[in-house]
Formats: sequence, C-alpha cells, structure tokens
Amino acid sequence: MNSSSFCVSSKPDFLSILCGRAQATAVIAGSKAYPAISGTVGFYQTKRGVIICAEIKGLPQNAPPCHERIFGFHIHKGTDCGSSMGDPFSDAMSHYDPNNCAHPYHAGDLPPLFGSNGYAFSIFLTNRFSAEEVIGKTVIIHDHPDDYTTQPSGNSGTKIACGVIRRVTASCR
Ligand SMILES: [Cu+2]
Ligand SMILES: [Zn+2]
Repeated sequence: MNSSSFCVSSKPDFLSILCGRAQATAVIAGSKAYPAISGTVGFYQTKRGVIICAEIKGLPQNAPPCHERIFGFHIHKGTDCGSSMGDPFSDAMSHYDPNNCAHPYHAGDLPPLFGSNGYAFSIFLTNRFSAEEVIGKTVIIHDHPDDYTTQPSGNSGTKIACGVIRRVTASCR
C-alpha cells in the first residue's frame, strides 16, 4: 500500500469500524468548576489496537488571540469520578499503568485534546491496552497540556472532567 494514500484508501474501513459496535463508552462530565463540559469517548477494538473516538463540548477558552487551549487526556486507574474536598475527581487516582512504566509510557497516556471554540474531536489508535482491559477505569481531561516529560503525570494540572468507562452496545445511528 502506498503510505501517502493510506488515509484515503482506508477510509471506508475506518468509517465502518466507527459505525459498528463500540465495546465501551465513557460519558464525560465537567467538575463543579467546569459544569459546561460534556461529551463521550468511545472504544472500538480492532486487530491493530483500540480506536478511541472522543467528542467533547464546553471546554474552557482563553481570551483571543492565541485563545485555543490544549488539554491533557488520560485513562486513570481509579474506578469512580468522586471528589475529595478541593481535589476534583480524586477517586480517579493516578494514570492507568498496569505494566509499571514511567510517564508518558503509562498505558493510559493519550494524545492531548485540541480545543476548537470549546469543542474537541479526536480519533486515534493505541495498542497499549484492549477495550476490555479499561472497562471500569476512568477517562480524565486536565486544564493544561501534558508535557510528556514531567513525572508522574506530565504536569497537566487540575482535573476538569471525568467519565467512567462502561461496557455498552452502541452504533453510529
Ligand atoms: Cu490525567
Ligand atoms: Zn502518564
């Protein structure tokens, strides 16, 4: 296959995967400080890994120009979005890391979300886990970008949104 035409030539397969059944979905909700955030994250198992499809609305913006923000995006090992006083979503705990790796090689380390007028849409592939393995874990959005260097969590700041990954039957219709 010609690599320069990969996205074009594989488009029908790609779309058919997203029209099929997602193994799992997380419904995302903002913290008390960010009640406008909502969205879904779908997990689609393929032979090459898990395709993750995230659509998030209501993300914060800065004043223009240079106002679009970048948000750290991870799977955390905790199984609940509960909060302790002053620490939103503390029950999500640390990054999902079943193989005892360093950041950003935790299985749960994901590409960041790029805000576009408070909206973010991202589709990517990872083979660091199966969809089955992350059911019951949590998806977390942070208010700062992940620097992919600082231990243990990339200096990505406050947790602003969370969702528990649940097994579902879903289609694109
Ligand atoms: Cu995180
Ligand atoms: Zn990490």
